[in-house]
Amino acid sequence: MLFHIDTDGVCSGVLINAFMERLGKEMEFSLAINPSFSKQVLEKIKNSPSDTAIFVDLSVDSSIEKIEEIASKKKVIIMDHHAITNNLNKIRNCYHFNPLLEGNEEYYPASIYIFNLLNKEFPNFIEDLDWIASVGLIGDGAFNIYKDFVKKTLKKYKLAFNKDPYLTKFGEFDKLVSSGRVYNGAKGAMKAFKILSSNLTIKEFEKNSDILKNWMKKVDAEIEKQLKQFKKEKEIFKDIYFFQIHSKMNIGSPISSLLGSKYKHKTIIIYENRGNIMKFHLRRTDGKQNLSKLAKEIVNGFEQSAAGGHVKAAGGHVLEKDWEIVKERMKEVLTNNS
Ligand SMILES: [Mn+2]
Repeated sequence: MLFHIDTDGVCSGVLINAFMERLGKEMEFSLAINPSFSKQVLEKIKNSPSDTAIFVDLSVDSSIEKIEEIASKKKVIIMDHHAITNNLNKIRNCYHFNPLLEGNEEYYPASIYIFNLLNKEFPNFIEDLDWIASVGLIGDGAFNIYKDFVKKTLKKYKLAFNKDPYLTKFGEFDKLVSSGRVYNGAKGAMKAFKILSSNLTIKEFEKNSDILKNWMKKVDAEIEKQLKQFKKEKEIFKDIYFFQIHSKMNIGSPISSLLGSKYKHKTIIIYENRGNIMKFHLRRTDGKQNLSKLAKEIVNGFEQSAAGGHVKAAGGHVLEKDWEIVKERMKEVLTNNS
């Protein structure tokens, strides 16, 4: 099974893993990846003895050739909720689940989508994992849409509700889970996945997540430092805030989300250097820009580029040498669209 490295992806992966385990099926391997996964990962999947590859919270439909290659060898199941590039159900051996393919346009994080899907088909089978679905959907910024579900779940476990999700236990868990990725990339996300997978109750998870708690403290300190830098160094262009992060941690995603919810009527563009790659994160909370569309449009035609996401939050990467051109394109497209 392959799952996305963010909280929603980790929680979705944990749900699928627990579901399979309860069915008595063991996973050959599980791996936290990004949707534009590498050649090595492709080979690993193709050469694995398992007869099925499951992708969760990963918009792999933009890598159609890779999926075709895998589907020529084994069954492929994709459970995702990102904007669709290709309907992969047209590939033989491939089963593509996405609320958007069912005509459901409501923002629907993978963890709550998967939880509802499995819970409907197999009542009582994974109902005790409702708290993990709550953590995942908060991680994907969908608390306001699924507030009733979170409220009900908090109540079930006798935990306090708050209209700020980050003042609830589940918001705290989102921070813990995402610390893995922020502090240590895909490896850290794997650690979070393993800890959560072997501690499927709230009590156990709290008791056995010291590593994540430790990482979270370091991440918090780094976020604070970067927010101060942002205040001093951000580049302002019309209603766009640009900011380059220089950090060893993968802090771009949480920083951009924090700034996005702070400056709801600005387009936030955070970028960071990773080797010869420039990663970028886009946020616009008031929905006045379609960022998923923008991200795909601006990287189009650039070698080794990728982009994807949602209307209000998207991201991607290009080669560092192409960044300045891409950045200018962003200004142009955003200005034309407003
Ligand atoms: Mn997601």
